[in-house]
Amino acid sequence: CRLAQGTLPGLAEGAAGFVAQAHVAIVAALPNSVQSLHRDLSRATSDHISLMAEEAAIGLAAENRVPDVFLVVTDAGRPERTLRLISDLRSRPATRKSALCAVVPAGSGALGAIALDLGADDLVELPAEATELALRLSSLVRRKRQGDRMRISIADGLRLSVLDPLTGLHNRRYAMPQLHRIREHARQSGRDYAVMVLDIDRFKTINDTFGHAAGDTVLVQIAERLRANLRPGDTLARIGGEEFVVASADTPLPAARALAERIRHAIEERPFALTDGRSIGVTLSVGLAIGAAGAGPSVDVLLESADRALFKSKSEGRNQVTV
Ligand code: GH3
Ligand code: MG
Ligand code: MG
Ligand code: MG
Repeated sequence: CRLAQGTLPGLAEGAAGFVAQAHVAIVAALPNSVQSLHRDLSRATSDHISLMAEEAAIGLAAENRVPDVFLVVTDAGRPERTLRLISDLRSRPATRKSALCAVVPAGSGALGAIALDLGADDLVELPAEATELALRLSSLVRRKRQGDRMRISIADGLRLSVLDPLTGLHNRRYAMPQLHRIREHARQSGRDYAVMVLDIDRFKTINDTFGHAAGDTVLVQIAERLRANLRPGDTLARIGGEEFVVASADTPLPAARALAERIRHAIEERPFALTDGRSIGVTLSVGLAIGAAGAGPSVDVLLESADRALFKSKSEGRNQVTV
């Protein structure tokens, strides 16, 4: 196939200034047969145009640099092969976010419509003007990038909705389903799990004495020490102003008690530095409950039980662990 000549400078530049060069892959059963398309298109745009065999396109993994746009050229001898390719590229995790443009010979009947139905974003009939094709590609690239930005902002929104802005720890909204998963794991694995509720001792006095900002500084540092004393797989969340929950799968009572003591000690052992150079000693109290393997109590019942244990730690002098 052959394209008319022409150049459209600046296609890759958006209103906001520099935009990274897009990668457009021309995919064909026989890459040699589309070399002139490749050449003409390379002249017509500032995008990077490559030639790719069908097998190479299908073999792309998420780790590879996946093209922004696939220009799938119909295999005239076996058009159904092109349709299969479009459908595969559209459904595979590595390539499903790329834009897809089907290139079909003029007068190929329903082929183009089927290509669109299988997930192609656009359709070009050959012979085509290189400038027109270049314009269509730049519009596909723009839409593809809008999609990428939207996916990122949705992912950011989801991430932020489960994070506590002060400490960066997870919040209750994240912790609750996590606790249910840990309970389900215990039911299947037959191994106990631990749930603990931690509450800072006399935190109101810290605020009253040093100010609310100092209280916040202490909360941030406590969060760091808690994180440093847990395994990556443990759940740690700030579930109230100065209250945290920790949940550990595969943790029977002796290990859970040791973990709770380690945490309690990590807070007690070193004072917390305030921004004005002063420092304060802080302690916390822990209520521990063990979720038995098998059916065991519900997550809510377990949390109530940890809360009762916490109350006992408080009433018996604070800075201690109660089961
Ligand atoms: P106890 O040992 O019985 O737990 O005493 P406490 O003073 O820690 O408990 P209380 O529940 O009476 O007070 C908790 C205080 O925590 C009151 C509240 O102002 C403070 N607080 C809650 N959230 C925050 C926060 O985000 N930042 C700061 N600086 N203080 C907070
Ligand atoms: Mg409290
Ligand atoms: Mg309290
Ligand atoms: Mg408290």
